[in-house]
Amino acid sequence: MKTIREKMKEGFVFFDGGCGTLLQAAGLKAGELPEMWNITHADEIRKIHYDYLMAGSNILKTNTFGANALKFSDEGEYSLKNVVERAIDNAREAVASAEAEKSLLADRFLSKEHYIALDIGPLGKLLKPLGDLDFEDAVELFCKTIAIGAAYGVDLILIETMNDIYEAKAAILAAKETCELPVFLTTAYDASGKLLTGADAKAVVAAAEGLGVDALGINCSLGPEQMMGIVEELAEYASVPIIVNPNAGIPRTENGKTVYDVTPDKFRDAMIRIAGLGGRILGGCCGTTPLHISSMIAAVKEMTPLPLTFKEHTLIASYTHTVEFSGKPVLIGERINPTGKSKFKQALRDHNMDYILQEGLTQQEKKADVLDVNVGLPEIDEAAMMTEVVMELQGVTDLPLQIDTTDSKAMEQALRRYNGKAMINSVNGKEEVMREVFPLVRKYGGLVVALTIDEDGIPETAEGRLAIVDKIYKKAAEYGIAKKDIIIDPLAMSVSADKESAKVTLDSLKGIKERYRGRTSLGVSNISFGLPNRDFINASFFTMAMQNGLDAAIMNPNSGEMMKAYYTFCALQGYDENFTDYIEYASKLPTVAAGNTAGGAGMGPGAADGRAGMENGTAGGGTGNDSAKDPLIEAIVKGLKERAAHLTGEYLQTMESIEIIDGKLIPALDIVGKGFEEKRVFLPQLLMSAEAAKSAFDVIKEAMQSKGAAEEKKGRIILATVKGDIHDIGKNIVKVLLENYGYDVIDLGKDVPPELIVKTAKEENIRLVGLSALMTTTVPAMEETIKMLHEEGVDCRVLVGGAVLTQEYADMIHADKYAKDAMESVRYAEEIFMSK
Ligand code: B12
Repeated sequence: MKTIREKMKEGFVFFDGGCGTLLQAAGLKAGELPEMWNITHADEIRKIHYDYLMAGSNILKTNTFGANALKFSDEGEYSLKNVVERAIDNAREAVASAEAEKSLLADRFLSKEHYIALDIGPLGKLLKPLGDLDFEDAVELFCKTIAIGAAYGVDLILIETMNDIYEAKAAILAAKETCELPVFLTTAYDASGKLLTGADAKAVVAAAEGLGVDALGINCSLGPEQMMGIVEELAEYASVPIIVNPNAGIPRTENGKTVYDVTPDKFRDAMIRIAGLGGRILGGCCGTTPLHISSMIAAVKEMTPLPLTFKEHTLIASYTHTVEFSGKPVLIGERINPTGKSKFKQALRDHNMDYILQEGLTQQEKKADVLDVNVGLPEIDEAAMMTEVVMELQGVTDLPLQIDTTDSKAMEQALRRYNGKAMINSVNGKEEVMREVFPLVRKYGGLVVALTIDEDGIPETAEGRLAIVDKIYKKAAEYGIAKKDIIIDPLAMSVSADKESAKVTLDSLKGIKERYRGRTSLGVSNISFGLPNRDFINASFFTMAMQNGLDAAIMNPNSGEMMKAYYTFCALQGYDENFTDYIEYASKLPTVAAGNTAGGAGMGPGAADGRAGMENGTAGGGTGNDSAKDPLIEAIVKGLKERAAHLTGEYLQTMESIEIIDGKLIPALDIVGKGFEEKRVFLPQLLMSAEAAKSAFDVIKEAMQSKGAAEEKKGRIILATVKGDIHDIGKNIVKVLLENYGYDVIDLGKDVPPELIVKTAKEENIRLVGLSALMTTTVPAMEETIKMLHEEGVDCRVLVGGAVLTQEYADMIHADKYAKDAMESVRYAEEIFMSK
């Protein structure tokens, strides 16, 4: 029998369809783990597999979606091992019975080759920094399940329904580190074409192909119609076969039951179009049945799939988006680097993370596309520091990063933890370095910068440098690294030491383009070493290099001269549609008087010292709001904890606590919230901003408490954020203010079930309960709590607050009082307790 790798190269391959929905129909109860049925209801599972085989499926997904060590233990009848092995047995037995009947059945429906895919779903916990699961723990959990399945003889590993590319990375690494089996990945996109944590399809392709998946695609969440655009995008960028396993439409609830609207006929018609767009491995997900699958297969197997083609796009990715190296040059910000920067060195020694993060954010504001990260100092642990800086930077910016180190341990650790497909700086023509770096590129993916230097040094001629390029490409190919994932840096050397040096570099750039159609990058500023006003030389050389085919520059985006060269080149070269970028940039600069070309005329902002002042306060992800110009608001928006706390301390010298809360903290979070709603800010950034707001608030809290609360308590109040809601910043502010006014607050925390609130109110004889809810979806839990308090006859008033609430809402859910802010909660408490 052909392997699945061979089979998918030949033509269409068909997955089975939905399983969970069929199990529910067969009696699976809510809350029951479907994987238990591998043992308790093996017949039902075998029947589902069998029906899909009869429908013509080639690949069966084992019933192991949630089979992981978080849900199943090592011991007993329902151990992880037993559940996984029985799942594989069930699939195998179904294949055996179907094949036994092969001769009796019309060949039209029954496929001749069958494969068993070990189905791996998400772990059900978010990874750090969004959740509390460590990346390496996730890898280990996936390894456990995969090791059992691989040892028991599955044909491939299917990682599916992933909505976080980072978790997908953990699963792919686990598969690669456990076995040699083919790895398929499908992710679940929302209607806007993004994963929950923000990645678009192109970013998923970049990261997953970098990690070496054999096929990738999309499943669940959407019906086939809604998947078309995403399939087109996958087909444009992916070189591996594309998997499409849609739901039978978007689920809706009818009389308490989940229903799917896409009939087998409609499903077939849509899948014909999906096959035409480039889908090659086709099946179904929730709500699809053997009828959907058989009807699709009957039609699609008559078609010819689009040919598999190698895609030449050179891509890197962050956890949200890609940067492509083609046409418009890519700017790689060089400021996160201690070389020649005493302040940065000190920041590294002092572990001053805010300083380092701020360097990243400033470069993003100045329009860097990628950030170079170099933290090499002899006196620090580079591997630990590199990993930490990479992780923290990815918390505040969504720009892709370039991991810049000569320490292979630091390189490996950072690549392992990086979320996306990184740029790697660097490899060169030395055998030993290639032997060290290429295996890492092969394993983790990445676009590697290759310097034209080898054991004999840097050749003095362009021809000599091209010979090294040749050697590097050939060696990389031996490791299975494509030319598109290598970006050549032909090295700029100081022109003041050798007047030929600029010319040799420019000729090399040209040669790399003409001879190899290769990608190129340069550390531009080395050219001016030893000369005064270096930016002038740098900028002119930059323009010449772009003219000779430079795809990317490692440069200082704070340099006015360099940015002028860049915007001007892009505008003149036709990379700047309607001159939009040029106009935005140039209109902020002082006008150059006609004929005045001498001296400092036309200098960009701060060009003299190479650093421009802060422009507008667009935050990581571009929140674009003027009020972000306030330093505290800006610090919160950008997620800088230490800076936010420090600035709050300063503001407290001249402002009242409540003014800072209302005038800075809340507006800052509103900016981030709006960005989040408009999908310009993603969850990790939201989280960092929340942390920064909390650290600012901690300073306020301390100041308020030190002013001293009243001696005698005026009354006792319960506060809680309702069930299902984890937002507690607002509630905590209310708490501190009430305490400050002399009330004794019993804080039940967040995500609090109504039962606990009722029980505490009863036991503690409480007269005022304050409830907080920040989401429309949790207002019903607030209503439920109020109802329960009333039903249980608790004699108390209920005060409600939170951003989504309004007076109308509060009336609707029978609250006694709606407070729009924390101060109002104090006024109401005074009303209740002072009128004894
Ligand atoms: C910070 C934040 C987070 C942080 C929360 C950290 C924490 N420990 O609280 C994190 C990152 C964890 C988070 C997670 C999520 N969030 Co959120 N988050 C926000 C954000 C940006 C700010 C909220 C905030 O703290 N504001 C500042 C405080 C001080 O204001 P406040 O709570 O309104 O409180 C004031 C008054 O309302 C009042 N008040 C509040 N409570 C009470 C209670 C009483 C008794 C009284 C008297 C007064 C009172 O007094 C306070 C002071 O004046 C908002 C957007 C926004 N601008 O509101 C989104 C927002 C609330 N989040 C949202 C969403 C969707 C989520 C997630 C579902 C995202 C996801 N996909 O996972 C999760 C929710 C998980 C869950 N189950 O709860 C949505 C909700 C949409 C909706 N309308 O339902 C919002 C509106 C963002 C958006 N525009 O899309 N979030």
